[in-house]
Amino acid sequence: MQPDIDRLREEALAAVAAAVDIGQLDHLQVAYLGRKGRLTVILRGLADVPAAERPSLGAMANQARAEIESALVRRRQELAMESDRRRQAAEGIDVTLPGVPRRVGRRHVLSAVRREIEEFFLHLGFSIAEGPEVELDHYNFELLNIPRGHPARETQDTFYLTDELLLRTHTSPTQIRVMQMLAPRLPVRVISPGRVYRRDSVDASHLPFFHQVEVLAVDRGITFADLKGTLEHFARSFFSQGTRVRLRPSYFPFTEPSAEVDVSCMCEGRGCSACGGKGWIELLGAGMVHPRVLEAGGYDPEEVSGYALGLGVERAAMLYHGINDIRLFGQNDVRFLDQFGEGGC
Ligand code: 2U9
Repeated sequence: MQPDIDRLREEALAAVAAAVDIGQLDHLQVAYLGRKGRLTVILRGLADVPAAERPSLGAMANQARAEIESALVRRRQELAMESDRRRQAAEGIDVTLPGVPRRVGRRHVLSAVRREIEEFFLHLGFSIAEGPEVELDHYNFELLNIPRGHPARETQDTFYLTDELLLRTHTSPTQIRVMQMLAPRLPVRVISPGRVYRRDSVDASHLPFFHQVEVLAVDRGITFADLKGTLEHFARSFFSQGTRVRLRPSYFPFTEPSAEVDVSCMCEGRGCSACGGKGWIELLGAGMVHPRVLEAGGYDPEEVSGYALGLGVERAAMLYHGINDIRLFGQNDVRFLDQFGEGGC
């Protein structure tokens, strides 16, 4: 029986090596190893051989089976590769050529910076509120303590659509609307991001529209210390842990007292183009919400107080990334845009 097994193995291996397609291999698999295959029949016949010969013959037959099986697998792979190569040659495909990189989009640098600001305040428990860009004069000015005759209402500064309608000059009217919806419930903790419009002539630091994030907190017992702590926490999180904050007295109609907020410059006053050697950079404006504005929102200024701050997203992005011309944000030049923002390649 041993010569039978040897012969069958040699014959099967030769047939597998000579097979030219997968169909032939399938056929050989059945013919030798299938349920009625020739090797299977031999294995079954082992029952009839003398017990003393059975173990060595059995081992031999199993060895032959294993060799034929692996020869089948190898030949299958060879044939698959050959057919790939033939197809590639026929189709003119050269798999060794470098691929064509796919351009992947990314978040615009202004959106990325806005998101970072938003996320900071979301973590502090603020909610986001958005409002209309076409606003009523009443909401944009009157309720924010900017009465008729105030210089900020000059038509040189504001895009008026009609006597009553205008393109909002800040996102504060959204916050008045939120207060009116919530009052008298407390606390109010809301940020309003969005686009605002001013009739500026275009230069490296002015566009007729830009983006703001305004922040408003109203509750019983809010003090200027809460504002200052929030500003310091924000500046350290947005820039770096060592950033210091400086408040300079200022005036806004909707806050009293009001302050312009500077952050310490990375050059530490040694002199650089960002701060002009002063060591401080103006970042945003802030203050305690004016009693009349609290009233306009439906709250009693004898009972509650609040702080507010407003910051230009373009300005923040320029300081953060060292960009020196605000016009770059709107030109959609990918050589500029590809330098910032997360995602993409
Ligand atoms: C309500 C009450 C008060 C928002 C504030 C500023 C100070 C401020 C400027 C920053 C640069 C505008 O984008 S900018 O040109 N903003 O200085 N904004 S306090 O005060 C509010 C807002 C809403 C109800």
